[in-house]
Amino acid sequence: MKDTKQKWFKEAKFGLFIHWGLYALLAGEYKGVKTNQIAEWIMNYLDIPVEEYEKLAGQFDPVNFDAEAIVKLAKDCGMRYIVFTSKHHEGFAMYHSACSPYNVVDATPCKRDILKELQLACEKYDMKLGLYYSQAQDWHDPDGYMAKKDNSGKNYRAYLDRKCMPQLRELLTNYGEIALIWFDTPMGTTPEESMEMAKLVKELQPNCIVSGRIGNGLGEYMTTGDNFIPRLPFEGDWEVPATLNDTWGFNKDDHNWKSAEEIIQLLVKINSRGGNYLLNIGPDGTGNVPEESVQILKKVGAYVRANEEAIFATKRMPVYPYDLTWGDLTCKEHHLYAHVFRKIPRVEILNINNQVKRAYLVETGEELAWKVGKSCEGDGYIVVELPKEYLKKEYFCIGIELEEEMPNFEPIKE
Ligand code: FHN
Repeated sequence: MKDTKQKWFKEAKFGLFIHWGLYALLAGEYKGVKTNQIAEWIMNYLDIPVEEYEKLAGQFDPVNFDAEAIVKLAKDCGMRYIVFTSKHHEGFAMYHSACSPYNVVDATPCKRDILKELQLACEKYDMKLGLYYSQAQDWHDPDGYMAKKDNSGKNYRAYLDRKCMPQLRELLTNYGEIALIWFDTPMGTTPEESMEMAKLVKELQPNCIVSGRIGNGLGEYMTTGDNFIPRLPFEGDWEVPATLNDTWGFNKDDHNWKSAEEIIQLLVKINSRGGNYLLNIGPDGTGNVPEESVQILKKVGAYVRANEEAIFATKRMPVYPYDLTWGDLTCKEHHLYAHVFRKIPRVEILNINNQVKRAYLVETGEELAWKVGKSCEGDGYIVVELPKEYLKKEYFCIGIELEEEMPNFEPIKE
């Protein structure tokens, strides 16, 4: 079972992923050809030569990038951590790197250390900052791996020594407290090499969490597949990285946005099963966050903040499966929370034998009528009657205080 041993991660439940790099300038299209894949992979899928692609750096001048506004957006959305792409597969460092001039300060007209701006904004708003770092794929370095291409002539060790390890050292030395390093696509990284990276992280910042995709089973928490939610509660620490539309990096033609309602339901489903939801935004080439993303996050944030007690520091449901047609359940010490997404007259929960102390609307504390009983099969149930006017609400959350803990309930430990 994966264990970060860090209370903040276990309690966080909701975080913001930011995919931003030179690919944002292309926005899914190169020389009139549109990619039908995730936009940050455009260099790979459209076979853009390194000498051509790297010219994008000369156009990178993100006048609309506002680190504080992004961190505030995350904060207002109730998110507890941010993970930023310090270097994605394209190989371009979004911070001032001394070991590669292919970075946002030395290779661009803007000369802005984007990561430093984010670090300062996170410190100001008391937000945990984690860094995505593509450890194995580097499409700019001649010895970095490139998925879907021939890697046979590469000297991966030379790339590790020349770029990956020194850059990790820089990131963990020059940007304050880093909450986690979000490794990705280990490809041919050996167990020894993964261990070497993990050791370096811990040597420089012992509290920095090593994410699931460092490879070779070494991460301190499990990262699911992209947008993949386990069907049942999953033990230990884990996280679902997920998109708001169908791309991570900005694509001007991708308008397949999930609604705020869908995102709220996904968040609660993931929390109910014990995971954190790491939800992505992809700023455009000017640094602007797509308006659709902002609007969705604001609406999601209204629910999350009004129902904080039913989301943060909750634990995976100990009793499953539930065949709930109206919503999902989360829980914490002596509490069960019913997140209701359908128009129903009452909330009925079976198989909970615990005695109820009270039931209430979480966002206002309004007391609600309830009763408990036993089904003919002998299982305990709870019924909470909902006032008629609740039928007008889009969604809401009912808190149920219990006399005793649910069977098999395990509280969060350090
Ligand atoms: O290849 C990347 C992709 O571009 C994106 O960064 C996602 C986020 O989880 N990770 C990889 C694919 O799983």
